[in-house]
Amino acid sequence: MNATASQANSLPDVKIDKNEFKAAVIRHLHCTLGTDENKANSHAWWKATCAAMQENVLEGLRRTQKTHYMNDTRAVHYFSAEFLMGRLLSNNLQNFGLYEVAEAGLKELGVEIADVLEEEPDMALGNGGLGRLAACFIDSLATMEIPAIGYGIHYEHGLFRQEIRSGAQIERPDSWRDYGNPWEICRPESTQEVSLFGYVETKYGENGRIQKEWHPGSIVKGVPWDIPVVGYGGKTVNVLRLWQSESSGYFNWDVFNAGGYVDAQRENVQAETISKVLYPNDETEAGKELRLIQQYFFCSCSLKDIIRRYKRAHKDDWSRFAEQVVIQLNDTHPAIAIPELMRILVDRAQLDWDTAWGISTKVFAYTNHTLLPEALEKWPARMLEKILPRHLEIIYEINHRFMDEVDKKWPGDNLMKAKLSIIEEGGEKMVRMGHLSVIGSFRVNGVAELHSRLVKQNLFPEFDELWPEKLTNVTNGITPRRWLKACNPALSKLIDKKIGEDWPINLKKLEGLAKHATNKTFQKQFMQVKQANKKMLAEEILASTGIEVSTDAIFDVQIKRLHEYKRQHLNLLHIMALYRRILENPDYDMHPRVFIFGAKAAPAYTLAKDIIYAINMVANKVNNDPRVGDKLKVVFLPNYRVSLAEKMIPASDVSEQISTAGKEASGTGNMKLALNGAVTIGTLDGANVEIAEEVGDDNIFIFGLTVDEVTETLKAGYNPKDYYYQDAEIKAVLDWLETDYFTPGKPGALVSIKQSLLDMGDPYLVLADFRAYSDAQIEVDKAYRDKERWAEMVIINTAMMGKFTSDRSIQDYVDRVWNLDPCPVSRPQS
Ligand code: HBZ
Repeated sequence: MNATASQANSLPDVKIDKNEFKAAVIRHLHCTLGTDENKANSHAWWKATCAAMQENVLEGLRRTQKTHYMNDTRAVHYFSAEFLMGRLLSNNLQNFGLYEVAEAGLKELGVEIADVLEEEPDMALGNGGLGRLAACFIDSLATMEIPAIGYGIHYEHGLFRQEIRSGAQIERPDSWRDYGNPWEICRPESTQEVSLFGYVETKYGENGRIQKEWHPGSIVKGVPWDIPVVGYGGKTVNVLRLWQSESSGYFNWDVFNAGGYVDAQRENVQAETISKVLYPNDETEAGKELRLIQQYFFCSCSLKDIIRRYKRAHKDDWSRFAEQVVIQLNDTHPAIAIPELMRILVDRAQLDWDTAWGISTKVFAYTNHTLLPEALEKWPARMLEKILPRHLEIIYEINHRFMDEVDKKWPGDNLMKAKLSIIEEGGEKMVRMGHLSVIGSFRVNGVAELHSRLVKQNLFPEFDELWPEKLTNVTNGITPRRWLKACNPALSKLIDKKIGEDWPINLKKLEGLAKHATNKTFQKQFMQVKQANKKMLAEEILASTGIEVSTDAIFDVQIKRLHEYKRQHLNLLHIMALYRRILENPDYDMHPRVFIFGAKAAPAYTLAKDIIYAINMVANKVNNDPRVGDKLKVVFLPNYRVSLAEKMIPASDVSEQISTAGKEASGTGNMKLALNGAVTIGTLDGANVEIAEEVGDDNIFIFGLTVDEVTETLKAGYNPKDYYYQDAEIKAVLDWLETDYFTPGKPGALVSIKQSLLDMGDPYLVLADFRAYSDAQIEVDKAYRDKERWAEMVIINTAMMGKFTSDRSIQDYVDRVWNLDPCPVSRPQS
């Protein structure tokens, strides 16, 4: 049961030498791309290199699938509307242990591997943390040789590309597949059909049993695209299966026959719309019909795919289904899978309700990623009735039976029933997907200790009372293969030399660095790597923004989606305060600092976009003010994405994790930055709490209100104006936003931020935490100036991040939720 990555794997063993690799690349240049060494541009070299790699990948995939099939293994199915994969070439090379071989081989062909890697578009099929977590998890699953499959949507357009024009965000479509994707394989033979709309007929079967028949109004096809997921060591290659929607010829036929060629085309367009675009929202629910259809579309395809595979071995014997299949729901986005499985078991397989429910509730487990009320999914019952009429009936039935259970526990307590019901009454009837997920799952987890405690105490306390074993915690993690070994090669090599090379699969080994944290030579080596990484980022900053920054300055980084609760505006107000201090006192004593931001705002989130605009306008002024010089620079790097994160994280000195306590479920950027030797300034929120436990209070800058203090402050009637009138600096900075100082000729262009803080009640307590934040930043400044103390902190941060490998998260899921074994795939003897 205990599958540690280190047990399941040894280090990658190279089975291809440089010459074989070169030959494969050339062969693909000639035979796959129809070009040659002399004509090929970087893009062609990239494609040929991918194609050469794909030979190994597909061989590994074939062997893995055969092994899993022969062993008829229990497998986990990770259902997620988002997978934020980023680039794959460098990852696949690393995981096969072929990176150096490729680098040397390409060099001999006159090509720099860095240029080749830059050609790859990011696979940005996700918004942020939730989608990237899914990508880290499937990396760990493959590395730990656990039979697993990721299921999601093959979006034609991933998250929008962000451009900054005159300081403001503009969204451009992301076309990651325009020139083909060398990794994916289309599997038309595994196409599924999905029904939508229509009505339900009630019939009486021969045995007098009521039978329900759904007569759909529309049928679409789901065509699977498989992306191989290579584990570290190159042994297990699992699959990410993404569904693309197409019109079903069958449905168009009638329209077509009636002479409706144009109507038939419209049908096509409608069907293809389903997997067209990723919704660019995080932490808000738009409640759009198309989104519900997307969710149902991929869940239905995936369940049918699982059942097809199960039946190959077990025919119609459903008794072993829950032994073979576990499905992890990544938030409530795939929760509609619960009534869909019930529909298949009851209406199609003709199982009685109790048997079906017994199976279903042993199959599903649900991960909650947020407590924010605006992110909790609810669908109008009316909308469900229109799109999925049979599913709504099933949800009512689930609820009806659940209400009986509630009545047994709390007899006659109607308030309790209203609270726990899947159906929210009052205004328009709404279906609460969170409740459905808790009721339909055998386990529910939060994503960090603090978050899971709040899920129990505040979000689902009554469910916790009813089923005390159901709610649990699995703290998030990140894959050290991508987030240290691949993105920070210089640091990786230094670590290899110090503690050996197996830390990528046994991250706790990094603790071995701690005893060298005060060693002057090691400190010097470590900080030289950081300096070199900063130099590379400085070049990137210059190239993409024209801003020149000094690598002697502190690189202070806040990278994450833009949201009020993440408080980029707290960071901005502090920058403005520093600017003011410098203007008032040219000798203001501070170490030079570059504040660097990366953030996308949901296109309809006006205030978030206003904050991006404000950051850019303040940056413009500060960076061009000769009175400031090098002391203070502000950089907003456009189009934050996985591949940009890979460049920023190794170059960061300070990691900004400053959400309002209780709002950030976990965070994972906090882990990536600390792993790469950035020191955190943060609140006691999400996984920051656990990071602080690991590195110790001396190696992190914690500030601000705690969760309990936030609650008390709000209960006591928080008035942000108290802080405005009592703290002259806060007042000056907020008033500054109202002038046209940063937006010449456009007074008031930044006023919405001030309004949100003063007139709208400052819901995320920015002003309440401002002074504590500013004081903590003074401590950061002091610590950085003591070079030895800083180097020690940095090394301790890297050394103590072992807990946050996603391998540990996956092991926790195996132990607390999934209960399954790894299945080693052996390599052929060469
Ligand atoms: O999930 C994030 C949490 O905010 C973060 O704290 C946590 O570390 C991470 C992984 O557990 N949540 C999201 O990223 N959420 C979304 O991206 C999202 C996307 C679509 C939605 C709602 C939320 O409709």
